[in-house]
Amino acid sequence: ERWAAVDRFDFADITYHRSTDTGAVRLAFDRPEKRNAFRPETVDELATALDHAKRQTDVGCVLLTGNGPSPKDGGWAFCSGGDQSIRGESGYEYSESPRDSNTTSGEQSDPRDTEASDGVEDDAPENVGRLHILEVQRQIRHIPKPVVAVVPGWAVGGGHSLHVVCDLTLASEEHAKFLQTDPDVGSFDGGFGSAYLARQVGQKKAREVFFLGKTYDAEEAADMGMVNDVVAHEDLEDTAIEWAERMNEKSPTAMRMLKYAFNLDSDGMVGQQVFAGEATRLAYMTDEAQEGRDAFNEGRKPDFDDVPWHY
Ligand code: 1HA
Repeated sequence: ERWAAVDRFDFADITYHRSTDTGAVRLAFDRPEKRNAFRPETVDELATALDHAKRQTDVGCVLLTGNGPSPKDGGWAFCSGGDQSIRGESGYEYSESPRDSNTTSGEQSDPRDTEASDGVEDDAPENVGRLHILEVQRQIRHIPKPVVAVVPGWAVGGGHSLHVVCDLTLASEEHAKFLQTDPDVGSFDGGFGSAYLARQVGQKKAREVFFLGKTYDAEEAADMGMVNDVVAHEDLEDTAIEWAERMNEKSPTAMRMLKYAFNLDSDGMVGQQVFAGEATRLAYMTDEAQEGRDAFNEGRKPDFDDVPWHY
């Protein structure tokens, strides 16, 4: 078997697998009957899995995809964005409030009861509307290895923006479709979903994507410059694995520095911070930095006399 389930988590809305033959993980939306729309629970799970994937020092590539086909009608999807059926007044709401899930029965559903019974203030989060998919976008952006959007079907709304923010996009020739519905449902990704898309496809095309809301197939999306390659649906996962293998053969440090270098000019001072953080890590590995540390710990002046002023 090519994939082994990462079973330390009990995910309901996504699946998380580790490749058995290369340093890659596969994260997949698993709500195919909803075209893989995300709800807050989905986003939390994605954040947890991405954080775990980040910490795996033998993993050089993350594949983000959508499971399918839908058992209802056979339709394929990468992700159709925020689940409109659970959208509240200020964002997307948990189906069960985190506060509610802390109580064993309905008896203590009034938080004041909890406070009175054990004297500890109940600090479980209120079920306010969430838009924290933007935090996941930042995770994808900052995870120190390439993230590939593997698009087997619809990439729509917030799902479209997720593919935009990934480092590479691979699309199914037969089923991938790209569509921005944000302004149809009164939403707008004014960050990477639009502005970064414009850097990929140019201003006119990006404005067309949002303002006209046309559906583009995989070839059109590739011609536009927002998809790297289009392959037959049945070859999608093989090709994704091949890409992961190619990337895993490269120098991890060089790949990390390149990703952050590409990010730098659209990430402002945060981009500079992330890139510079990696430079600091490299500097820490030198004798020079270790002499500075040792001198402090030994209570003496550092001796940098033998360190050349490189040119
Ligand atoms: O813009 C943002 C954000 C911006 C800033 C910060 C945070 C953000 C967070 C989220 C978003 C957004 O994602 S806004 C955009 C939300 N998404 C949409 O507007 C897409 C809605 N879906 C569709 O346009 C279409 O369903 C589709 C083009 C994806 C697929 O069309 P198709 O193949 O004709 O299938 P369809 O029959 O429409 O859908 C199949 C089932 O999936 C339907 O359910 P059923 O009737 O079988 O019970 C449909 O309701 C469900 N479904 C599809 N997409 C969603 C959905 N249910 C809930 N939410 C969805 N997004």
